[in-house]
Amino acid sequence: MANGTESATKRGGANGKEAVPSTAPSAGHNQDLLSRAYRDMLLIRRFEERAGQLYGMGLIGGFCHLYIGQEAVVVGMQMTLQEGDQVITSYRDHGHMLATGMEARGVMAELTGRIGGYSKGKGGSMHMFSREKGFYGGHGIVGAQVALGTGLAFANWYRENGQVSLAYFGEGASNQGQVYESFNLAALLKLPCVFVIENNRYGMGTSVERASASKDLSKNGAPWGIPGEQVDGMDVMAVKAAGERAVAHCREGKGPYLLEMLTYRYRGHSMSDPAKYRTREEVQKMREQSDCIEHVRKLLLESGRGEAELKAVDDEVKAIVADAAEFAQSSPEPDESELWTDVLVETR
Ligand SMILES: Cc1ncc(C[n+]2csc(CCOP(=O)(O)OP(=O)(O)O)c2C)c(N)n1
Ligand SMILES: [Mg+2]
Repeated sequence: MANGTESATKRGGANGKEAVPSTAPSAGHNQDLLSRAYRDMLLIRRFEERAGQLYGMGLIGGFCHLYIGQEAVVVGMQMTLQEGDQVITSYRDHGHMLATGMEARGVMAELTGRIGGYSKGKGGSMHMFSREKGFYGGHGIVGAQVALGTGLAFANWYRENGQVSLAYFGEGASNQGQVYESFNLAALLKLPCVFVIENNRYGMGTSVERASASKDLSKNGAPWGIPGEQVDGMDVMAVKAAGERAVAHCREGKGPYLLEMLTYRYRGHSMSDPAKYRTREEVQKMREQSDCIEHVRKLLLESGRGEAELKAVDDEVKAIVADAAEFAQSSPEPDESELWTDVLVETR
């Protein structure tokens, strides 16, 4: 893991812009929350590293988009949710699933196409769901989940159940037409939807500077009166603080809210990525100066948590991931008869 993380109060956003000073200095935050954030972010990172290895060994087929670098976004946002709230995202989705509490075993086994996977091995990396945990996928069509997430919010509004939905999408997706259609409906009906743009600076090999006329994406909802904030997405407590404002706004019936998380992905877009669109130095700099896990680790050590305590967390996470990888290789492939199940739902 990289060293040399600056303290939270000095950190700018991942895009070199200053993020909104949305939180008090992180050192003052509840230590148990920080510990939990550390554990949850580390689980995602180690899981993704292992998934990358299994892919390299030929055990995972199809697409696989890793979330390494962006862990603070989902972990911070998940801390703001209540039972029954919903989450929906794109194909870069393993971190979101683990953050909602879905089992590492079931996610990894889905990646290897085994019966023990969340979609019985038939969905793969981009197509897993858990109604129990409020996770609605996993979507490969860029931007599609934004309209679907707005639909989830519509259902909450219609049922008056007090629940909130989070729709995550990339900065690349943020200029899709259906995103703006969703903004309009959500603002018109005051739907309880938090739109979370994960601005990791690139959509495949295209930088946001080259693709977006709008430079401050948190203002993209302004024509519809949707309040927005830019957030340091590498600081889990800044994410949590902004997320709390957004979710409270929704729960109070004031309508949607937009958060632009300034974050960064360390790995390639997918598993094959020529990486010609950015320099190694750029990636290295982010790892060394803004890593979300190293940042929290440093805060915990400064607050008196010993190395031994953090090592115990590392060991716990390592064991969960090792067990998931073992399960993902020993769980059988689905039987041919599974071709005919879960394909069509008869509603009559
Ligand atoms: C409608 C549609 N157009 C194009 C693609 C191909 N595509 C897959 S991912 C991607 C980039 C999206 O980037 P961004 O929204 O920033 O998300 P990130 O990959 O950075 O998480 C593109 C263009 C697609 N899957 N769907
Ligand atoms: Mg992107």
